[in-house]
Amino acid sequence: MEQLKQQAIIVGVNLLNRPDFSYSMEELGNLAAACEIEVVGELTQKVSRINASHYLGTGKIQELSALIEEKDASVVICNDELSPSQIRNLEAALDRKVIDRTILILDIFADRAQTKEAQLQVEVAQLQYMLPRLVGLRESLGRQGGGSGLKNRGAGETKLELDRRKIEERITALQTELEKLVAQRQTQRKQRRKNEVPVVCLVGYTNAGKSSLMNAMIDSFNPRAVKQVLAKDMLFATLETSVRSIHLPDRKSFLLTDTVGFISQLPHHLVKAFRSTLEEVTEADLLIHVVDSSNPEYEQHIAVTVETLKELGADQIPTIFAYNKSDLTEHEYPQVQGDCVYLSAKHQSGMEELTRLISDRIFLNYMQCEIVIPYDQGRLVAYFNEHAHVQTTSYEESGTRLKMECRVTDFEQYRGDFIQL
Ligand SMILES: Nc1nc2c(ncn2[C@@H]2O[C@H](COP(=O)(O)OP(=O)(O)OP(=O)(O)O)[C@@H](O)[C@H]2O)c(=O)[nH]1
Ligand SMILES: [Mg+2]
Repeated sequence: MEQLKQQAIIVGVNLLNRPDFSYSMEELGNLAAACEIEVVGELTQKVSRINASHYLGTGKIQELSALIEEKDASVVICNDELSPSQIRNLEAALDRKVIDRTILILDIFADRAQTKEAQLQVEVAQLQYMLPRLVGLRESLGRQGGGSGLKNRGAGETKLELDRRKIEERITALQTELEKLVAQRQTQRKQRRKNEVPVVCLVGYTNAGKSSLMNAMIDSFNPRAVKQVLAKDMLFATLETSVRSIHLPDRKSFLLTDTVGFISQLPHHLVKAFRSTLEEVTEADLLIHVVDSSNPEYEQHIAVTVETLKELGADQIPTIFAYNKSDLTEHEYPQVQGDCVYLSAKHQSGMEELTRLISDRIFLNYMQCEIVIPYDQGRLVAYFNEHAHVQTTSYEESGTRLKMECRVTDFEQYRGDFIQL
């Protein structure tokens, strides 16, 4: 068992003065911490082009070598996704293990994945990340063996070909298994659709407070009935979607979905692997884009989230912005400004304002009415009890009297069968 924490130097290349560069380095440190790696030093370089062979320029590599010696670091972590040859060349130059941002994120996801589906998705993403890097390895082995041309395949090369095929087979097997799980969940989702319960999805940057907001909503409206979700001050606390039914005082209800958070430079393979989980997002009736408004980089986080939603094909869905953690800012809260609501999940403040915004968006085609349904139309009473929000029921000579809020379409369809008051 490894007792000592690994010690790492984090390294970043600031390409064309990226405005979010220093924050992205801080985030890299947080990602390392989430992997139980201790950051003992940092090195950055401003460039107009990333060094294609070594990621860093020659001078910087010497500087890094000295820093590694001084801090006695065992790992170097780079802030971008490196190419197979960049990793190989850097490792050779530094004589240390070199990893990149993508590997860190994949490791965290692998560590945190709880459900079978999440575990399969992460493994697919990891294998897909590895595949091209195997090819890189083969090239270097080929050179060592001195083999050239197709006829002279070195032993190493053949073995790697085999490994490669094994990995490809494993990916296919995992994907088949995944498809089955996804099909199951789709059936569940279709069932919900049939019940016509609107679906509201919490999305946003990692650590923005999505899970906390979900819990605050549960606490405000259904304190006893529903289980809370995990909320924690760490990156990627949530890796699976969880769905809870929220029942409002006016007897309307909707489904609230908590999802995995986004991050800048989210590895492409991971987005692809998690696409099925995130399908919940693309099928939502409304998104609540949760923003950590106390983070100085929150505008950048909004941009990253919007970009990721676009990649998922969810950018056309109506969206409300929840400026969370307002308790840490100067902004007055709770307060509604257009499509934005300033609130604090931690202090459970702003839940009613948020709910009002949500209701305005998802219960659009409803109307308030009072009707009497003749006793020979008893099935209609049952129908409205299931599909409308019945407020009071009383029994009169001419039939069952309902005061309710129902869909305009339902009202129109059955208006010949009841008496409108
Ligand atoms: N001060 C303050 N802290 C908050 C508020 N909402 C959430 N937090 C804290 O922010 C941290 C992250 O909260 P989570 O709810 O786990 O965030 P998340 O968006 O679900 O994060 P991931 O699942 O990792 O994407 C936790 O430490 C929360 O206690 C708030 O309104 N005010
Ligand atoms: Mg969460």
